[in-house]
Amino acid sequence: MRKQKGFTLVEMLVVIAIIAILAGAVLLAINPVATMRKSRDTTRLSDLDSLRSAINIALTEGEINLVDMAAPETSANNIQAVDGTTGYVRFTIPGEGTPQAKTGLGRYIPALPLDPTNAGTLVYSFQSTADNYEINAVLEYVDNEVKMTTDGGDNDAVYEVGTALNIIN
Ligand SMILES: [Ca+2]
Ligand SMILES: [Ca+2]
Repeated sequence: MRKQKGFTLVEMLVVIAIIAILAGAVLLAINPVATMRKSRDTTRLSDLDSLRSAINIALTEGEINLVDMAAPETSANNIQAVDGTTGYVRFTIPGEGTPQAKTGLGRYIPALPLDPTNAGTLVYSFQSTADNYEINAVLEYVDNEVKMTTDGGDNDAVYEVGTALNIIN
């Protein structure tokens, strides 16, 4: 019997094949694409919640007045300023320019959040009337589709929050 040193080519190939199959199984189990989508959606849900809370408190405390917007503004312009005029969340500050002026949305949120992708349809949208507002985001993780269809809004393809969900349609 021939005495072997190390592994034969066939043994090496078998080991490599097993490793490849295991790696594929692990990758399938982790599913990096779905994990990334889920992670971005978590950011979106958190961002919209923070933004909605900030706007609601600012409205309650009379720090901002909503304006009647003709069309939605989106985060695609990358302007995060909470000045009411350059960012995608539009408003006026009561008494602006006077010593008694309110300070606006900046008291409640330091900057407007941007969608983690912020391109194409994956942007945050905002539109208001003089009395109500709506914010939209698109969720990409398949398990979150139900959130977009059960949010009470008028568009099943977006996640809608705000005080009137029929402003953006
Ligand atoms: Ca919806
Ligand atoms: Ca809507």
